[in-house]
Amino acid sequence: MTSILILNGPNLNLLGTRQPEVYGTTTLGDIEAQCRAVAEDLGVTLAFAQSNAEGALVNRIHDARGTHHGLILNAGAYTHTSIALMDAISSTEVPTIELHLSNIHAREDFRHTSYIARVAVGVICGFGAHGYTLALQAMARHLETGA
Ligand code: CA2
Repeated sequence: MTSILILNGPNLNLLGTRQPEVYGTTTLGDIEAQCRAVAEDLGVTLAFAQSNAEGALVNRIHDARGTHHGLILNAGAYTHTSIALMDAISSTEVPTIELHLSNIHAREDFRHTSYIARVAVGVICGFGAHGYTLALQAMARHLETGA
């Protein structure tokens, strides 16, 4: 069965507890539950993880090779800084969707740069928590049809 990993980076464990005006009131646990329901409908296996540590995220991406068919990555602030995450995605060759809750292009200039976008099949941002299930549907379709 098709397996998709949703990986979350630094501070996303705080979702729903602080800065609701920027990131909403939905917790990461709520998002995981929504994604599990959609994954079941799509008939795909879902793994869902979060880490605040760049190296741990790199290791999860390495481990995705041969385990997961697709990766959905909200790398948080590492999006804008991490060549290590970019290289990890390139090396695993697992199709990756870059995901953000907020529209990073409507925010501060430093959020307009993404190292992940260079190696992603596509980017979803600005739709809040709903972006996670959008990304799951997009990845399932991409893996099935190549679109
Ligand atoms: O919009 C997104 O999903 C981001 O990846 C979120 C990152 C930010 O650095 C990126 O530029 C865009 C920040 C995640 C911080 O999450 C928090 C959640 C609640 C309270 C505080 C931080």
